[in-house]
Amino acid sequence: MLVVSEEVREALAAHRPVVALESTIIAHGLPRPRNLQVALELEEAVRQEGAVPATIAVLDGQPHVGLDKEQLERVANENGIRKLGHRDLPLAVATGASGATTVSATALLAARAGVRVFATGGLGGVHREWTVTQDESADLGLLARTRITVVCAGVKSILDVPATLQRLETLGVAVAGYATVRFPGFYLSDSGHPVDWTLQSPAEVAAVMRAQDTLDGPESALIVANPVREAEQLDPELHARVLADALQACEAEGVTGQAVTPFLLDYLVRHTDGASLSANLAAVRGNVRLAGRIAAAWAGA
Ligand code: PSU
Ligand code: MN
Repeated sequence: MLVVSEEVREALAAHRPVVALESTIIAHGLPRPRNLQVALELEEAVRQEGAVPATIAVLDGQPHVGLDKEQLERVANENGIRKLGHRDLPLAVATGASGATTVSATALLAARAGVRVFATGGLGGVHREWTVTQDESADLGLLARTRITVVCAGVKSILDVPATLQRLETLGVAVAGYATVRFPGFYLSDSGHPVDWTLQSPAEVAAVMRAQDTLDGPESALIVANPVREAEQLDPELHARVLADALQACEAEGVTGQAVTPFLLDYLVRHTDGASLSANLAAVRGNVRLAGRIAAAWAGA
């Protein structure tokens, strides 16, 4: 059922490095036409680190691991492309739907294909107002039961970051800062919260991955939280101000469920003159490059 591209299949068989990339950020997290350029650029960044990119999406009911250019174009430009969390996968498969995969669906499909390293922007998590809406991304629960290493710039800053960190602790998901003692804040280099562990090199990350396998505990993920460079972050004051407006607009317009995250990200892009987009892209680029190096360390291990 899983269509693994020839290039990805060959790389995996030869134990060469492969990096999984999600597609929701392309279809629903970035504006057109920039999104397609970014999709291609991220794949190229993985290649520059000597790894093979495996962008993941569902097309006409078939889950794909590794997309060609035409398929990437469909994800970026097709109207009506859905947003698929892991719970949506069987529905999309059975009904022949096409959709972009979130972190949860991407992690699941990557793990099934044997891809161990995955890069994204920011994870989903516990939303502010959780006590009213109970909105917690399915990313967290899935990462608690999937053996994959996710390189991200922390969790999206539109979320309740401390609550999300607490949920990750409760769920037993390992979290380490990469070359930082601070948990990154997606658009911001520092979320304002510390991390308990710091890893300093791709080799050290690969060693943790090996230890996860040797210890043979629950099949949970490793989150490598890699901050955007301070020079490339969104101005923290602008971030705080526009985010407050965005959360208000979200409530006023009655946006709920799957639509909340894309709404907030889009609001930030439009009301920061694109500065949030630049910070988002800088974060994702950094994560993709680091994931390439971690995949190389893992493959060589
Ligand atoms: N990171 C980004 N942009 C995004 C996302 C992550 O830089 O659009 C996506 C991921 O696919 C993540 C999803 O899994 O947002 C979370 O959506 P929700 O909060 O509805 O679970
Ligand atoms: Mn949600």
